Amino acid sequence: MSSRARRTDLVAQLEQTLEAFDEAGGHRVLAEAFAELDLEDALSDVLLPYLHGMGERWSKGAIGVAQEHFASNVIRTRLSLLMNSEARTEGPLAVLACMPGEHHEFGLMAMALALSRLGWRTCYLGADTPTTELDLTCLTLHPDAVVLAAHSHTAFEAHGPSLRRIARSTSLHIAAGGATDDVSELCHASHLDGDPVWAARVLHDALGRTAPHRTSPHRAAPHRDEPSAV
Ligand code: B12
Repeated sequence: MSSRARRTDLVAQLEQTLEAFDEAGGHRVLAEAFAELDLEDALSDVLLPYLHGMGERWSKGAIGVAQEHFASNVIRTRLSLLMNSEARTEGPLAVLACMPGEHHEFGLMAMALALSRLGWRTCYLGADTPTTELDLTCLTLHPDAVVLAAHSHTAFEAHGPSLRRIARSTSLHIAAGGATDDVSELCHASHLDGDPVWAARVLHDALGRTAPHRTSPHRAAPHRDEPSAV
């Protein structure tokens, strides 16, 4: 089987297993994909196409919410395991979070993984992150970059003042469907266009090669009563 046919086959096998509530089967196919292919190819050519197809089937009513939730939970578990195994103790640091109200995190997890592969440390805050907590995390960790994702532009716009404050002390990047050039300007952020694997390369080329060499662990956390303005 050609490499291209094998990728198509893995996408089909994910559909067959995950949408039949076959947890062991779904994990097996995901494990095969990440073992056989480069991490970036497994994400771009298998996982992301599967997610798009799954969303289409769900929006057309071909599968139900239960199947979508089941598949999402298996995928989230597998991505978490990979993030754990790819975690680094040195290199530039990226903080990654979904904006408040945003629960779609696979794009962000994919970017965290791709950044790890490029030599970055990542601090993954996940879905629905309050901007006050993000601010505090940035004060604590002094990351080289912050990457925020949201499917709706209002999720960024509603937090313009907080995001502009964060952008004063770190390199701020926004991504996913809600990120536009106008919103980026409003938030003093850069717009990471394209898929998460591509975006990781763009960020790495812009910042990763020049970031000072740093290792974990970091400074002590600031006291929570400290003002968060920088
Ligand atoms: C899995 C999933 C969920 C899961 C998420 C689980 C999780 N832990 O992440 C759950 C069940 C929580 C969920 C909930 C909902 N979902 Co949903 N979901 C999906 C699904 C199937 C996959 C999403 C995904 O991860 N895709 C992979 C990403 C990478 O692809 P993408 O979203 O197309 O993003 C592209 C770019 O924007 C960019 N990108 C995206 N994220 C990032 C991040 C970074 C850092 C970068 C650089 C780039 C990037 O890369 C992609 C291009 O390759 C999509 C279908 C689809 N087409 O994607 C629907 C979809 C996104 N969901 C949808 C909807 C409507 C919902 C709900 C409102 C449903 C409901 N009624 O409750 C809620 C909203 C939850 C919320 N408040 O955020 C719609 C959105 C429609 C719209 N345009 O607004 C979609 C498109 C389904 C559909 N066809 O209608 N969902």
